[in-house]
Amino acid sequence: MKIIVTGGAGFIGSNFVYHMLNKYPEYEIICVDNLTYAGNLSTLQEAFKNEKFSFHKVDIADRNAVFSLFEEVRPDIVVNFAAESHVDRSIENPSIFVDTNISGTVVLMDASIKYGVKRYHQVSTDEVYGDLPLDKPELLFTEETPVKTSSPYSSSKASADLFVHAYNRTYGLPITISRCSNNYGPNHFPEKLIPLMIINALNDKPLPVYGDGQNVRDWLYVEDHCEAIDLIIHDGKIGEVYNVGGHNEMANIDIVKLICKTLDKPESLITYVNDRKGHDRRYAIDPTKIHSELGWLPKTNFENGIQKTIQWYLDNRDWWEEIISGDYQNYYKEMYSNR
Ligand code: NAD
Ligand code: TDX
Repeated sequence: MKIIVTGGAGFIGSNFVYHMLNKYPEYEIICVDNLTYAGNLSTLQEAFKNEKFSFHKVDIADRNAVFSLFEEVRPDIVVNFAAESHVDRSIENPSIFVDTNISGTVVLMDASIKYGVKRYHQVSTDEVYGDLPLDKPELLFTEETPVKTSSPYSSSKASADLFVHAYNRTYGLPITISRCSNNYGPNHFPEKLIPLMIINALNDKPLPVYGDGQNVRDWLYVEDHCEAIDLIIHDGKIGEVYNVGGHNEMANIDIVKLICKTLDKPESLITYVNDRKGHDRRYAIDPTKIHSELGWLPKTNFENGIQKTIQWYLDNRDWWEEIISGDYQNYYKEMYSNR
């Protein structure tokens, strides 16, 4: 089995690469990533020791490069993680989200058709459903919830999903889509809430909480997401969407306070800053379908997962110190000074 994993040098993709290499030693894992600011080869250094792993620096929106790669590799399965993934960056510069998240998906599917790929899996997000109110906790996103996006990021992901459905219906491409809630765990780029707060707290820097801090996200440990995708590509029904989430809703402020407590840092570091434009209030996934059809259940609860994650950042200072010493400084200044 040959599996192309795009975006494998990023957060979830790299965790998926390791998950697959460990679980299926006979599979070939071909990582495709053009190493944007979010891609990091050092994350894959253990994978490079495995002869079943290979890496190709390719932009998924580069049609010629993608077709040459498919000609060479002849993959059985494509799992597309590659994306611009940060909502705040999409608000500043939407057009790259169109190029990678929409055009890149279309190029990958065109190549998948030409080279007879047996399964094209699109890694999507719960953000395509928009948001839910805080005062109706009984409401959850199901696969039937209408797509109604808020940010340029979520709009680009939703557009890609529509193309994926169209490629199934029009050309018969065998597709599946997963829509997962917020992930956390090792290798998470420090622009995102949990790693940003851990790293700032370790450096005794202010912890910038947007708005009133009451926005709710449904957090899932990254390995549980990887297992869900593994199940879907092997046993999921062609043409179907699967929501993935662990019934673990938390307000941002509670997460930040928990990080302070675990690292023994004062809550006085918490600084409320101007809200994100169009900020989604609450996400919450109903994972009944993937549970009943494929038997998936999350294995790591939040208490354990967050402790493992914090420990990972304590044990891997070199990894994140390298990242935050580069371009990240400019990004941070632009995003957070005068906020
Ligand atoms: P990430 O930003 O950490 O990693 C993205 C990776 O894609 C990077 O390695 C980057 O170099 C690569 N990439 C970007 N543009 C590319 C291009 N044009 N060609 C090739 N490679 C390119 O993102 P992540 O958090 O790991 O998210 C992975 C996928 O999962 C995304 O599709 C995202 O929408 C989806 N998702 C993420 C979450 C989450 O909580 N992080 C939740 C649900 C869904
Ligand atoms: O500095 C911050 N302060 C803050 O209060 C940051 C970076 C975030 N936040 C808030 C905004 C959100 O309510 O924390 C929450 C989580 O923010 P992010 O980590 O940026 O994630 P989110 O916007 O929820 O999107 C994530 O989950 C769905 C991923 O980045 C997406 O790729 C995925 O699709």
